[in-house]
Amino acid sequence: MTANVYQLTAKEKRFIGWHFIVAVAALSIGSLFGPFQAMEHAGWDFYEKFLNPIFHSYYEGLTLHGVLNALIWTTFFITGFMTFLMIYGLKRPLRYPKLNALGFWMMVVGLVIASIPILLNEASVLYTFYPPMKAHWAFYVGVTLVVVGSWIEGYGFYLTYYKWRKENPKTRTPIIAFMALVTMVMWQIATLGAAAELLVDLIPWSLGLRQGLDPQLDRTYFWWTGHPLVYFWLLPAYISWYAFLPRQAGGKLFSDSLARFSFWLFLLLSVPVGFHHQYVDPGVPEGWKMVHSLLTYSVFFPSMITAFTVVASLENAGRARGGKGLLGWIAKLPWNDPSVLAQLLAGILYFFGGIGGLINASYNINLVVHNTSWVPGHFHLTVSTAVTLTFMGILYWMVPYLTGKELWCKKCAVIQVWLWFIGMTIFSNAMHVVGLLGAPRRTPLGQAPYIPEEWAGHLLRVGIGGFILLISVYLFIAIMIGSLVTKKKLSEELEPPVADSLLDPQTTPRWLDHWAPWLIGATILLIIAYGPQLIYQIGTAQFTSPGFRVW
Ligand code: HAS
Ligand code: CU
Repeated sequence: MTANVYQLTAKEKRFIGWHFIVAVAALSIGSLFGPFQAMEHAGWDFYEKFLNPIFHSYYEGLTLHGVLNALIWTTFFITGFMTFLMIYGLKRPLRYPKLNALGFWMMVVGLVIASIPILLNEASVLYTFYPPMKAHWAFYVGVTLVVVGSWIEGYGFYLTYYKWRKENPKTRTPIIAFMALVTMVMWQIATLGAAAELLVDLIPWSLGLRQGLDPQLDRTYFWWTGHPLVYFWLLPAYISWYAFLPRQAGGKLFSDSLARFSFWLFLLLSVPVGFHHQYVDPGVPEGWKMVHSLLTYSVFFPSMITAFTVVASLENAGRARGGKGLLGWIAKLPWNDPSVLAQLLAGILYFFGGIGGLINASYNINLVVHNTSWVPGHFHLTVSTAVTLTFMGILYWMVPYLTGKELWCKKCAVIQVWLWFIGMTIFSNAMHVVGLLGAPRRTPLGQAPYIPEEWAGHLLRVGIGGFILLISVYLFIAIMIGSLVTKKKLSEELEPPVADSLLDPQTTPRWLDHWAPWLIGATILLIIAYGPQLIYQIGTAQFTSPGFRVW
């Protein structure tokens, strides 16, 4: 790796940096609401006092939290990170940088257009925007522009890759570019569902061009996108765990082949599982729920491969650092490096998030946890820890790399990561438990007059966890700002920590570098999993539901 390093130009670095600036700005606003909601659950009415005078309702806050954190922080971070992975991986500039710039600016314009109605309380429909709740049209148009902008950035990546492939017909695609490409292709297949929902139904409906909608059909379109959306968030974190973390920890990637194989499985299996979010939907026949449930168990498999391969790579690193015995290598990992620490702790909490996912996926157990606070408990371990904490960890080396300046207050970064881990452990465990006791999700529990006694202690823990997370997230933002404005220059330019693999990637089997079979497989699976149901649901749809404003 070291021999053939590509130096990104200042312009390229700035372009990537702008993605991160928008991402962190979104996180800084979106993160105001989550902890305040958590504290609201504990009965501390700061939400009412501080936020509601400015923002209009709990649901406006919940929408801002979900949209800015789950959709915007992630999408901007990911497209910025992918831009880096493509350029640095293929060791060449983007083929059409203006095309990528167009995609980026379209996402920014979309973000602004969607934010206005949310801030005016005209789109308090949460990040899932389920009809028949009806938002202002600008919200749907803005979301559409963000998605289309990300597609355009993707086209820029494909064209760059195409050129590289022509010039390097026999070389295995460098792993970081390969993984970015698979993630982007998966995303483009995944977002076809939301595209149909937004373009055919929601936008014309919100503009008054269509009278009514069929909510069942739109839920099906939504979850076509909604489940793989979570893997669009997750896979960039996996890229870091596979391709950067081993080197950061002082070792090598255990298996290039397994890493690639797991990504192909995600391309195959991420999309045809959406009905596991619709087990209680009356309009989806049980047999199809079972098909999606079985496929959900299959998509568990590439994450198990990842757990094995990443831990094996970490063991390789720990032993290279002198670790002995069965577990002695763990202590030898560089726990004081905030970037490594963030990823290790993200991985540890993700074990529990993953196990919870298995529980969600079981049709009969899902009936116990669905729509309870168990579900936000689950996704704060996954998207808000496995993904978000890893992204924070990536920024801890990436920002100094992009700016040429030192990370401001490395010690603060270590504290920030531990606070996240501790706050999230308390918060998420309490949310899981109180969910099992029946507490509903998406509900300002602090205002309910009927809280059962046995919930109280857990709701208190929800509040305490939320408070710790509030400190952690703003400490992170302070570190980001501090690192931008600091005057302390690095003595030498940083080299991105891309890991070598134990075996030369050229020995990775050729079939793991061929697109056609996997794309064909993904299409066939998708047609089987969604084709008959969509034909049936569109055929029997009743486009009669008016829009509701329930906030
Ligand atoms: Fe999920 C609901 C099933 C993973 C996000 N999920 C949600 C929602 C979100 C979400 C946001 O089947 C709520 C949506 C809404 O608003 O209604 N989920 C799963 C399954 C998995 C899973 C089977 N979810 C995720 C990920 C997410 C995410 C990832 C975000 C990024 N989920 C469900 C289901 C529902 C659901 C149902 C619907 C619930 C309902 O009723 O509404 C699996 O993909 C999980 C596989 C994971 C593993 C863990 C592998 C462990 C690894 C760690 C390696 C360790 C390291 C550290 C690196 C098998 C890879 C080592 C450290 C050392 C010190 C050595
Ligand atoms: Cu899902």
